[in-house]
Amino acid sequence: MQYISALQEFSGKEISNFLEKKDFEFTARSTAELRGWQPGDAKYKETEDTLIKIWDSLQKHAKKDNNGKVFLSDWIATWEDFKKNPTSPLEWQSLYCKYNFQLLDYGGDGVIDADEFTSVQVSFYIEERDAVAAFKKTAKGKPTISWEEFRELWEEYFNSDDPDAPGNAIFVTDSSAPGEQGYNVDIATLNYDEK
Ligand SMILES: [Ca+2]
Repeated sequence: MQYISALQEFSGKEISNFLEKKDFEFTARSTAELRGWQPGDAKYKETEDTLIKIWDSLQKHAKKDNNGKVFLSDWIATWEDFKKNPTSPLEWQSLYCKYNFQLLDYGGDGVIDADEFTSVQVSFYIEERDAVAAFKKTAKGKPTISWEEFRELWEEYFNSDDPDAPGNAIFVTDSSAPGEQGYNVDIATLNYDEK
């Protein structure tokens, strides 16, 4: 279930069945920490603005008054819509794609290399060997991934059911974590967390 791995990017290691604004604020803070930005730095502000824009657009699309929460079912529904119409991503999906590219392009030179990919994944608690293997797969043997290539991989990640598709290695899963390998998380068993 690729949508759940993407959602976990916002809610940390815990699987939660809803998202709220503070998850995006938390992601902005942890991204800044990862990149060594201080509050007040332009990059910090830019990242925070992007994440809040993603949240606002996502919440607007979910169209349900759920006390400031977007539930997993709505999150999945928006990706199912994307799957039906992959050439027309929603605004928040495009922003989210760009945010992920910028996160992985650690040095900011416009391409993602193996060291950048691996170090960012490791900072999200992924085993280094899994990250290295995932980069080889996503980059298709090349030394870097460009923005154009990343956009194609992104579309493939959300729209291809083929586990061997290169795009399906963008969000690396932790091979040592029970229940996550093969994306076999059962949505029905997800519980509310205590946030
Ligand atoms: Ca780079």
